[in-house]
Amino acid sequence: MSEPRLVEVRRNVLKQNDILARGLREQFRAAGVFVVSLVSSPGSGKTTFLEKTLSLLQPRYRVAALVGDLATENDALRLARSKAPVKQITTGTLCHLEAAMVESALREWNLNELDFLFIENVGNLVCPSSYDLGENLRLVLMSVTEGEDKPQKYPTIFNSADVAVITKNELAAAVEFDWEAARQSIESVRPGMQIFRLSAKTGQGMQEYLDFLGQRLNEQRTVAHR
Ligand SMILES: Nc1nc2c(ncn2[C@@H]2O[C@H](COP(=O)(O)OP(=O)(O)OP(=O)(O)O)[C@@H](O)[C@H]2O)c(=O)[nH]1
Ligand SMILES: [Mg+2]
Repeated sequence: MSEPRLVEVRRNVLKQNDILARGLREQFRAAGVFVVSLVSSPGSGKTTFLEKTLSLLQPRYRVAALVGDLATENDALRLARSKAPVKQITTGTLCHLEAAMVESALREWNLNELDFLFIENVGNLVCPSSYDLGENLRLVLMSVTEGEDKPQKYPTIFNSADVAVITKNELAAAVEFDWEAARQSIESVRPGMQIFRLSAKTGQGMQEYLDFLGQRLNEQRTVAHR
């Protein structure tokens, strides 16, 4: 008998999150900041990729990052090496970030001073899918060492994302990564999804992705000024 009530509570929590996310999206639009979130399983390379992204974008753009983990400030310390403003969100027992956490972490920042804001979600291929954070673009990362069929096993996270990023690509040959199988796996759950293949360690493929981000920022600002 208790199950329907639990379902009801969960629905209400999600609804509340959507209301807050809508507010955040409006705030981001008004400030002209382009917001990119990153989701993936633990260890796929989100922080390494983000550290590289922040360093490479900084000569041209004003960037900042929020990063979520259950515990520790480790990722914030790593990202702060880029000299960009960074804030850690620790979720305790929660396996995802929520819009309320993002809102409260941003309270002391002036969004008008930013071009890009990045949000690294908690490493998890299930929980973050249902929570809108008001972002403009959601990236789902998948490393070459994880197995090509992850998109088919975790379709919801691929469906909630806009773009897929295959990471650690310099290891592809060593782990016999089957690119065609991975591509087909993504295509089967999300036809037409844009995919970047890169390595944050070697920098291979990073420029194409950075150009794409620059283009998306320009598009957003053009629309905002119409
Ligand atoms: N060879 C190789 N290793 C990488 C690359 N990117 C990340 N790694 C390694 O993968 C491990 C995990 O990387 P992180 O960047 O911490 O992964 P994450 O997704 O942020 O992990 P969580 O925040 O715990 O979910 C580290 O040992 C990194 O050095 C890459 O492009 N190539
Ligand atoms: Mg990380």
